[in-house]
Amino acid sequence: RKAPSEDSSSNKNKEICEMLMELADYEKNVTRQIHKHNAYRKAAASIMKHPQAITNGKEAAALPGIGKKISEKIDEFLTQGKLQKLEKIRADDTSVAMKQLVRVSGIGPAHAKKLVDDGITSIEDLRKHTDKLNHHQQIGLKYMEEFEERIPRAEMELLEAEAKKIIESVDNTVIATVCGSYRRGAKSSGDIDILITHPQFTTSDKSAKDILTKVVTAFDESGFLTDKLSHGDTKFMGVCLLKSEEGEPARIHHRIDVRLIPHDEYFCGLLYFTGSDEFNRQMRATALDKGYTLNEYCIRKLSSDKATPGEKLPVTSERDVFDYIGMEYKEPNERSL
Ligand code: DCP
Ligand code: MG
Ligand code: MN
Repeated sequence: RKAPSEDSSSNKNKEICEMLMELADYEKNVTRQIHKHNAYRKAAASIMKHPQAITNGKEAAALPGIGKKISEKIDEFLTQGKLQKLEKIRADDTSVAMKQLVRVSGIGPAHAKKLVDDGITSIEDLRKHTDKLNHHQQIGLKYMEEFEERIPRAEMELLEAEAKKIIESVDNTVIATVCGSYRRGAKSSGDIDILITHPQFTTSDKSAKDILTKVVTAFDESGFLTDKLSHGDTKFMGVCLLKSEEGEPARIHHRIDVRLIPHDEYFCGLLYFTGSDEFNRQMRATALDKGYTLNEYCIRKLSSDKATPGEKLPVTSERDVFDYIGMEYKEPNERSL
């Protein structure tokens, strides 16, 4: 069973959702108002789940996650057939240029703005000025169209098998899990998120700390990896490609992230990197409500005034975290909020 937000096929309010997502993108890429971005996204997800066509703002306002301002925009859109705010955004040269430039992996709104101020206003311009880009951004530009393709689940399964085969050949005590939207059962994913851990890599014993480098080297030597974007102690970002069989069309390049997580923090990491980001936000809020603080590393009990976190609590499964905060366990495929 697919989550509504990852299956828009039955959406009766497609135009409203598209309008809200265009506003969401604008707030992320141009104004950098991440709270507004999240509010629009949440509203779009809520409307996507609604089984009937919405006919006015009042009906929208009755749905969860839709406040006064957004319901007014929906009303304007339904009565006027367009939204003044969006018309303005679409006519604004800087917004249009920034929207193009942030398509490149590694270019965020701040850098995009700088480029626009330097007179670079399109992808075409950017290709003539690659000297203004760092290594990550150059690779991002090179594979821009390929990274924008969603990865079908069938391809994700092949990528998972290939990655796990290589990891196993490096060290069969490594535990590896493909997280992100794939673990939530999504029909397609934006990238590959792999978490790895090792019994000898914990918060107190780091003897296996070179395991990330060993895995990356093996990915590289097998030809699975085509480019590196960044490589830190616990986080690797790169580009991978599956070989295509004889007579098959060539496959495309995908973004791959590998994270090394201490063994004793694995399940909090697994929970966090399985997402969705909105599910994580809601779960952290519930935790806080119940007097706990939760992040990608651990869960701690808070003092009664909620000011001071206590010791890290023992966690040996994702379920333990749900239990601490009295939340009903959700399978990964129920976390696509
Ligand atoms: N994550 C988060 N908050 C963020 C970014 C990420 O909680 N701001 C967590 C939840 C995500 C996971 O990390 O599910 C992986 O991040 P991705 O950006 O790869 O998101 P998804 O895998 O969920 O989606 P996609 O299919 O687009 O890759
Ligand atoms: Mg992902
Ligand atoms: Mn990712």
